[in-house]
Amino acid sequence: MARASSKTGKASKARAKATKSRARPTATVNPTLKSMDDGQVRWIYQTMRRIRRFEETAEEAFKAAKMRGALHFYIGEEATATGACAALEDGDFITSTHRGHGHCIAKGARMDKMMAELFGRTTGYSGGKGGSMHIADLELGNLGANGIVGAGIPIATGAALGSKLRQDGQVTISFFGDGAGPTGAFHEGVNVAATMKLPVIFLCENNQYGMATHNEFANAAPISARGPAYSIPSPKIDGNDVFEVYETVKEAADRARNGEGPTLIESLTYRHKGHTVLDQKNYRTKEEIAEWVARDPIERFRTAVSSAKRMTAKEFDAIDADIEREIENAVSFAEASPWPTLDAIERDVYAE
Ligand SMILES: Cc1ncc(C[n+]2csc(CCOP(=O)(O)OP(=O)(O)O)c2C)c(N)n1
Ligand SMILES: [Mg+2]
Repeated sequence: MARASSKTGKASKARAKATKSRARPTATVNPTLKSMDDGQVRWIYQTMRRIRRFEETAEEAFKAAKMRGALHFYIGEEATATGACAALEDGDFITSTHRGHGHCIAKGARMDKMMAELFGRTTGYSGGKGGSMHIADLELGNLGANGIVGAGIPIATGAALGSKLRQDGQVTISFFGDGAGPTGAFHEGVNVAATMKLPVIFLCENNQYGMATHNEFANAAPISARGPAYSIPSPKIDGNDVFEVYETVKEAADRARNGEGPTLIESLTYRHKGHTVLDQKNYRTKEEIAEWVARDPIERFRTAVSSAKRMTAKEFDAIDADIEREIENAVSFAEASPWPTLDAIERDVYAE
């Protein structure tokens, strides 16, 4: 009996141990994070923070009447541009939108030249005459932000046709919003690319609103339901999960480089701010905004990286401090730069 009870005691201890280890599973590291080297992990954090701090600083400058025009903030959507550009090669192209700061920064744009453009100064990307919605950098493969909804889609298709003809192995991503889903440019661009098997990725940033209109009022069918109509894949992904964006775009880029044609990706995300800097946001509830702020892509990435012990708090803080310096320099550079003069008004308008 005594022996039996001691045996039972051992067994129950073993069971308790097993239950305990089931109750507290060791945190599983995201497999994509595991596959990334330290440089990639740092780059992703740095890029998302750069985008956020660039825009927060631009908002302050706008509210202090230091800059004019329209500003469309990407805050909350940083994982989509960052994960997508992380999956590209250096020679690849992107086309951007009116909400383009994130795409530009993720493709490697200089924040001082971007800030100078927002401040309307000659040292900006478009000589201070374009502003936030007209930033391009051909050397980096950024074919440009675009104030016309959907207009980047046929441009990306054209760039991909060029790559196919040159056989240079380059891939183009067209970023566009859910509000571009109903445009003719979307259907024409995707149809041509699918028919000709062009190396292009159509990346819809579904932040759920086009100005004040919910995406379901504007699009008869979800973007991700449209792939079969063009015989192409159309995955729907969590656009606030930088790892999922990276993996999906990487697969699409491999398909494109292998001559298998385009992919349409619907990346579900949310803008924390209004449509523009002046938007009153009265078409969304406080609860909805709070729910999405709680899914902040930068916080999620930081938590995943910290719990996998890939970066320490000190390392994150050091990156943050570097970015603050970079932003301060960008603002000083912009403020110290000259305004365009009147004789520049017709320059760059017509071919010379
Ligand atoms: C062809 C065209 N129609 C209308 C507008 C006015 N407009 C500017 S932004 C916007 C909403 C775009 O929504 P979406 O594509 O979802 O992008 P988001 O602003 O959500 O990033 C509209 C209708 C425009 N710029 N171009
Ligand atoms: Mg939208």
